[in-house]
Amino acid sequence: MKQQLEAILSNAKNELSQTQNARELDAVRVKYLGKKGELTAILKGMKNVAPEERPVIGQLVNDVRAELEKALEKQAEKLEQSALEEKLKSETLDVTMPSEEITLGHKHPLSIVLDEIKDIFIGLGFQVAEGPEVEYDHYNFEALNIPKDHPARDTQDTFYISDNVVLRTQTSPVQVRVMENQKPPIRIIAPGRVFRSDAVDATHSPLFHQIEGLVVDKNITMSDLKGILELFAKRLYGEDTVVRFRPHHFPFTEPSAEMDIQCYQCHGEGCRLCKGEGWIEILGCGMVHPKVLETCNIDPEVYSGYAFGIGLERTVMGRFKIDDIRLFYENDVRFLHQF
Ligand code: 2NL
Repeated sequence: MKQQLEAILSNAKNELSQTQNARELDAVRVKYLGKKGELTAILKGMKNVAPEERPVIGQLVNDVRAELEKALEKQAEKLEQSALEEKLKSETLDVTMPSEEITLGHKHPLSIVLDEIKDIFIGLGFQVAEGPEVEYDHYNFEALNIPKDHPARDTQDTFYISDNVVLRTQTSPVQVRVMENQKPPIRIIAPGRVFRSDAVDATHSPLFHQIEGLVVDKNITMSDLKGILELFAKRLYGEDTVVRFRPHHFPFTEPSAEMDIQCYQCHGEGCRLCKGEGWIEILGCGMVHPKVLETCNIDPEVYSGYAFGIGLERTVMGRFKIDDIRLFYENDVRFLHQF
């Protein structure tokens, strides 16, 4: 009987050690300890054991049973542990795996060139000023020496919010506000949206962008204007860029001029880009009109200044050979992806 029990224990242990999972483990438990199990059968057969031997055999059966239960428990723990290890292994993240491609947005062509222009002027000591897009008539027109009967004030060109409030038609009102609030020296650029009541076509939009500049100090002359603007043109269009100034008229500057660059495509020969002119108009400029300085409480006998205005859309269209201004505002990714 003792040998039989030892054989059962050793067989059970052997089978246990080969179990791979909870199901196999349970099968071993049933095989030995279940209702019809081998050990259970021996307990049931106790009635055939001589009464004097029963305590010894009973004790032995209980010991074997206890040892088997302990072994089962140990193997269950072992299986649980290795199952957990397996799970962790299969769930580890491989941080060296290439990641999914992230598609990043990028700058709008207007922003690309605006940022270049800003950087050039910031590098020359200018500060960037901003102001409201909805402006008083006073700041948009009156302070800029644009008289009541000037064509620029016509309702055809200007969006009126009320009698004395408009959508700014240029960014000059930003500069007027700076002159009112700040004593010279002043060295600013004012980039931003401007609005004109134009019919939409390939070259006109009711909303477009301007970068204006203003310098006010003692002894500022037309030479300062020409020097800075030629330097600007060379930085933006390349060091070999040739510029020329043509006389012009603006109500807010005197004298006034427009600056052209020699066509960067045909070098003055005449082509489609410069419309056969050999020159491309880049900006308007001039010496700030004494009346404008006076209105802003700056004494024109002590201070002088120059100002300029650059149309952003036109600049970008020339640079990237874009032939329709509407493309800037439609947000068609097939267009935007090209820059
Ligand atoms: C153009 C012309 C220009 C200005 C803008 C300006 C501003 C103040 C005083 C005087 Cl506060 N002038 N701005 C001066 C000359 C020309 O812009 O054709 N822009 C696209």
